[in-house]
Amino acid sequence: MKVITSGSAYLDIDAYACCIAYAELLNLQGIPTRAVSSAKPNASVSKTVLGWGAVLDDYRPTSSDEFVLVDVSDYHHFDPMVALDRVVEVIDHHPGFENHWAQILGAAADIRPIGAAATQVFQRWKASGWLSRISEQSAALLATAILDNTLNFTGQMTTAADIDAYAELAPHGKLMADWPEQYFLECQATIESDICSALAADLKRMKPDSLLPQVSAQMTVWDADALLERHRSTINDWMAGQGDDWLLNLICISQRKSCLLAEPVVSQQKLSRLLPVEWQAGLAALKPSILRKELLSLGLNANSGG
Ligand SMILES: [Mn+2]
Repeated sequence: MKVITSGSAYLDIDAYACCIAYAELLNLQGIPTRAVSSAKPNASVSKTVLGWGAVLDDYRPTSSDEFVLVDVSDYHHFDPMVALDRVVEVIDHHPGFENHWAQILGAAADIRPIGAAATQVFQRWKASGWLSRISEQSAALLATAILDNTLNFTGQMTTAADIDAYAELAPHGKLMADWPEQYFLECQATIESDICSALAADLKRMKPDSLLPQVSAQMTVWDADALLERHRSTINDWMAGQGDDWLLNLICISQRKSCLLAEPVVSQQKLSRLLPVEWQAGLAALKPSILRKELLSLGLNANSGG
């Protein structure tokens, strides 16, 4: 039996979709395969997505099973059920372990920079000639994984292959034109149902000599303005509780912008030295959106440039 699985911490929709859709393809091709995980799906596998009814298999790997890893290639983070000496294939889009797996697996390691691992699995379906037989659920899962991992095609890793894959998968999955908005609004509603947990889940503290605010949080949502209207004072209070120099980078997918929220004047001044931003009552908009890791490298470059 082949066992398709992913990472140990949690399954995002990319990992979840890849496990299920790749297992379906191999089974169609007559290769007995199970999609299995010890990890739970995270919030990116929304209620609507779970309602499609595609599920992982209830299967316990045996000592003769072979493993296929999707959306992960760092073996420190593999699902604990994986026996490393029986890994036969790796499909991933995270950097760092390309050479390791190329040496062990040769062409069976497919690790490259692309928006979503789901696009790589789509390409397997396409190349096999079986795409017309893909189930509605698997097509919808792969398509939604591409939306999520590329931030609706606004993320830096997005490629033409991701855009093409979505265009071909969406009709197979019976996804309507407004599905991206529906999906991201549903994820946003989950964030807004417990805004402080969402802030805490992605909070970073900088070194004392950083050119960036000491504490920074980041969240990605469909409609940042609506979220701020509803939750701005809660966010202000919670962030102020983390320190007196802070930033929230709120990435707005629908308007392809970042809303930078920084109430302390010292935080605004730090950011103004790095970016062309205009502050209005603690808020500044930046187009296109910026990721915190890009902000970090701005800070580092300013530092090293003296
Ligand atoms: Mn991914």
